[in-house]
Amino acid sequence: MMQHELFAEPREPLAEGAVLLRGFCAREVESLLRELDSVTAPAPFRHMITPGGYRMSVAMTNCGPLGWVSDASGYRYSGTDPVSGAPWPAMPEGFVRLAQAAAAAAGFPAFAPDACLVNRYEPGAKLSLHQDKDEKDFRAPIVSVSLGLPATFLFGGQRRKDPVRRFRLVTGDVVVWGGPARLTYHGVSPLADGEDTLTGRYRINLTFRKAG
Ligand code: MD6
Ligand code: FE
Repeated sequence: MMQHELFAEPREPLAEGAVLLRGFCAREVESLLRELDSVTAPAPFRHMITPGGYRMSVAMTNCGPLGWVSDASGYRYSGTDPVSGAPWPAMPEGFVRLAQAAAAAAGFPAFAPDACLVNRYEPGAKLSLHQDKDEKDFRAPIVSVSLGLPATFLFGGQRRKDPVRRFRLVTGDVVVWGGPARLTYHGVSPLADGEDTLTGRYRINLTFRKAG
């Protein structure tokens, strides 16, 4: 069998401005998860409520100066955790280093994220097709890191009705998108059950943004 049938290319372009870096942080997964504990101790995962009144199946928390929050009044970025009233925990050093290295590898040097949204999926949890458009400046890319159980990432187009492609994301994969792909519709299919040696029955996703 030819090599290309056994091993996926580590750098897979998804669209202009969007690239999947397979295994980019595969050797750091354990240390990233350890650093994540310093975030979830003061700011535990919680299920936010959508503006329409639904409880999100994905549990979320944040670190860094700004955090993404949703409640009955809408989606927005906030400097404080609405549960504790305190500022979000600092972004761990390993998170910042990884986000900058991945952005640079994708052609976006000098990425300075001020927000890291942490998503936790359990089997059955999903994220419906959406655009990330709550950030002030769409010139900065988004860096998305997958840890734990594998997921099917949905990648559409610039309009909700555009056709959607599916990509399998496994632990250690990083997706970077910006430029002309920055407002692409995307989502995550319901998580399949499984067992990861480090996260158990969860998938964790870190998304780094320049929000403010
Ligand atoms: C996830 N990711 O992978 C959800 N958004 O769990 C996102 O919603 C996302 O991966 C913007 C850019 C990259 C992403
Ligand atoms: Fe998103």
